[in-house]
Amino acid sequence: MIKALITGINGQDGSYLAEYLLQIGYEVHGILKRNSIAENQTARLDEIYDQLHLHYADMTDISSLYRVINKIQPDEIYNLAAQSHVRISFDQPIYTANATALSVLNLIEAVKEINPKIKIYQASSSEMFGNSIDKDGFQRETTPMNPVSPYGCAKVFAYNISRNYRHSYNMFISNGILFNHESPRRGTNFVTNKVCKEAVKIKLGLSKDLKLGNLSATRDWGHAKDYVKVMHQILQLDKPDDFVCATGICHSVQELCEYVFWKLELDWKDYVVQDEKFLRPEELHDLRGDATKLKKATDWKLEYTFETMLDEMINYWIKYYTK
Ligand code: NAP
Ligand code: G4F
Repeated sequence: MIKALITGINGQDGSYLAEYLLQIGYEVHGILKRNSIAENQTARLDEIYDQLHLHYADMTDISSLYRVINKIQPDEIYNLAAQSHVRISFDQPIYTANATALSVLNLIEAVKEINPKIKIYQASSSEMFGNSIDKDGFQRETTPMNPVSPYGCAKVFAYNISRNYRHSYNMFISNGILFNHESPRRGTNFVTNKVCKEAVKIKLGLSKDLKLGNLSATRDWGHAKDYVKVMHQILQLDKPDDFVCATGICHSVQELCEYVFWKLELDWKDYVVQDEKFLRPEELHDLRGDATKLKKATDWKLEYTFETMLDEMINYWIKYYTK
């Protein structure tokens, strides 16, 4: 049985990836960091909890990572753990640098010492590009990286140190540069799930309005279930490399609101209000990825569209509030 270790296993992507790897016959391990309330922490893993091997460790504590990796001796590590919220990274920049940047060095140093042959997937992000866009309107592997948030800066460090260890020590470390991906399991302080949840509450008379920040930013939104398959495919290639993963289609936050409220037979203009609290000190305006390199290297295909993904999220919240 191939053994995988997933950091961030209880997050959105970690939970879908764990399900996928179990389905294809892996032995799946994951780390959990200590939280004061243990019950909610594994909510996204409820259905597969008994099939998993969970260990306490924290990405900021190299001794805990060393202990777990040495004990498990995994074949593959999927490094998904991070402080992943861009707006919050402005409030907690130093924690973000520790949990999202230095943590990656902790992990790959531990792997280098234990067994440098372990394959590592690093969860890199389109946020690394900042406001750089190629002339044709897309971002791709060769687009310059000019991050505009502490989170983006941390991810650039993680991306570069992963490449540096790949080249210096001949380690199999690949970066998936993933554009935004969502699902009903997305944290509700990210814009897609916030809009779906709050619009459903408005429809059901449980809320009166929806406070948002910048409505004109555009994102290339895919479904997390489609994207975790790429993480696995990238580690099955002959050589480590870096790949953009994106749909190539972008929508503005306003278009997102228009669709979700329209689906619920409401007019978004009657309910959406702007609140400065949700603006960022520096905004990343437009993201649209070109996944040509990934599509040439793998047989990756998208099952969800922007609309079917949002339909699933809207239905999740309708069920949640009417059960
Ligand atoms: P998420 O839902 O926020 O999950 C993050 C995970 O990291 C959680 O399981 C969290 O555990 C864990 N974690 C945070 N700090 C930790 C620490 N110090 N030690 C151990 N675990 C820690 O994020 P996601 O959406 O699944 O994203 C997965 C990865 O892909 C992240 O690295 C993210 O930055 C990156 N990424 C995401 C997207 C996207 O659109 N979703 C796009 C590009 C890249 P707790 O919940 O217990 O804190
Ligand atoms: O949903 P968001 O918070 O996602 P963001 O900042 O693009 O980051 C996500 O995607 C990255 C990949 O590009 C990941 F690396 C990262 O970990 C994370 O998963 O915001 C999307 C857009 C932004 O332009 C934001 O300013 O929505 C805008 N927005 C407008 N009102 C809002 C809100 N974002 C949030 N979270 N909350 C609002 O009220």
